[in-house]
Amino acid sequence: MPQKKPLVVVTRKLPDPIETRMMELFDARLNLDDHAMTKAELMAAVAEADVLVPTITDRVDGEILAQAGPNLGLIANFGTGVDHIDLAETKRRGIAVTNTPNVLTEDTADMTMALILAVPRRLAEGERLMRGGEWHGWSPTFMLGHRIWGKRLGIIGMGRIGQAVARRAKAFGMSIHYNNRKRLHPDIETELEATYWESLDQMLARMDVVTIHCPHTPATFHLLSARRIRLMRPHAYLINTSRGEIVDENALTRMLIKGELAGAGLDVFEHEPAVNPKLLELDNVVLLPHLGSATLEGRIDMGEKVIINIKTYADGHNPPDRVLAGMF
Ligand code: 8YV
Repeated sequence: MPQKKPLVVVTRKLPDPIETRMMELFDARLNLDDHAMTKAELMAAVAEADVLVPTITDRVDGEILAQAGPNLGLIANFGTGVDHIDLAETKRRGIAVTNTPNVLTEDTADMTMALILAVPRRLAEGERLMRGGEWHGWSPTFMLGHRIWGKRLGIIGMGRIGQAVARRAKAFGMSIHYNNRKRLHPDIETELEATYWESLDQMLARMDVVTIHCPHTPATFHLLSARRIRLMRPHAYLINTSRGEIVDENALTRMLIKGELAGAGLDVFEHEPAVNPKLLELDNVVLLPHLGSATLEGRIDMGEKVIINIKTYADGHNPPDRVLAGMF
């Protein structure tokens, strides 16, 4: 007798090949018009589903999980960060959670490097000027930015993405510095020529560019508080492709306005999709709409991971990308 297919509710539109495969393997409920699900829709989904496939746009909190039906055994997140899921509550209810690590490392590191180049070299500002018809010809002192080669890059969070950024930045002639919960293996430090800073405060005070690659947890909320951003040198740049909540966005904005920081490259925001409107007025800031992992290849790889996690779970095995409470 063939086993009954698991009822899988997918909260957002995924690439076609992923949806097609999901339809073949599972009793998949897709979100074809890609609207962000309401609280009521999420509650109805967890009440009925065997597996929920959420994304960062779904807040799977205690209130939602309180509506979970007896069949909900897996939340197979489409994405690596799981800060939108209440992991203590899923653990208490015996619901497994998986994510999609590794497959978005290189894309996110590319986007970070793009911002590290774009902000000091005034890429977006130059492009806006061209489109505004305001370029009246070359001059030796026109739109000067700052050199990347030879500058110090401070990486906060030296996991997979942090290390992938380090590799790229090293090739651009930057010296690599990092702060991490754990010091890297000496072989990796040697390969990256990376200097470990036990004190984040001390590292911040000495860098030319700082980039954030740690997960958002209660411990890293506003890790870059007003006090810490103030430690950075006025000529320094801040790059964030991790989570907006790690930076006190209002404090950062105030400092950028006052010229106490040279600029920022932000792909993530504290209250996405809302952005502090004052940031929009600043020329020394490059803003992106959470594009870090937004490649078709990456999204397909993420979908593949989701499918493998669900299939393994449905077959009665431990899914490979299990997230454990306290892991982040
Ligand atoms: C994803 C991300 O696009 O995977 C992550 O943690 O931040 C993004 O790059 C998004 O989370 C998908 O849910």
